[in-house]
Amino acid sequence: MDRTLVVIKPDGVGRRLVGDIISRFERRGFKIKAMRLFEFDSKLARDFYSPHIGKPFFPELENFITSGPVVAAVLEGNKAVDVVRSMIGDTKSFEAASGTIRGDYGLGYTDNVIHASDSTESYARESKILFPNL
Ligand code: 3AN
Repeated sequence: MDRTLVVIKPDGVGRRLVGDIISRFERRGFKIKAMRLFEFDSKLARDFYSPHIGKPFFPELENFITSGPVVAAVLEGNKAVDVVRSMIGDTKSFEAASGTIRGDYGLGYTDNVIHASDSTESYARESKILFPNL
């Protein structure tokens, strides 16, 4: 069975959206294989977002992701990476379609409520960082 990783970002946790967002994935049929609440520090942010280090928006992204608690989960289900990416919507929340998580809950770009792995390779890298014992 396929797996992917999601991170409900500090804006999503701060706005008390965790239950709503997780229940969307459960209703769709995904099984929660692991879940944890924690805060990113700078070292972890740089590891997790290493593909973005050096990009102009990285300092803003690092500031934001370390600004409060997040909830990360590993979800299991058919075609997990692609289905979850379609459920979260476009990176720019203000362009995300209504009915997607970003399209229903926000207008931000850096603060776009949720992260999800964009490929099976990203899932392998990201899950090793956040769930090393899975
Ligand atoms: P996604 O989360 O949709 O996979 P990525 O991986 O391209 O998007 O970017 C990682 C995160 O960096 C995004 N979720 C967003 O918060 C932030 N981000 C990406 N590009 C920009 C940008 N040009 N300006 C501000 N924030 C950005």
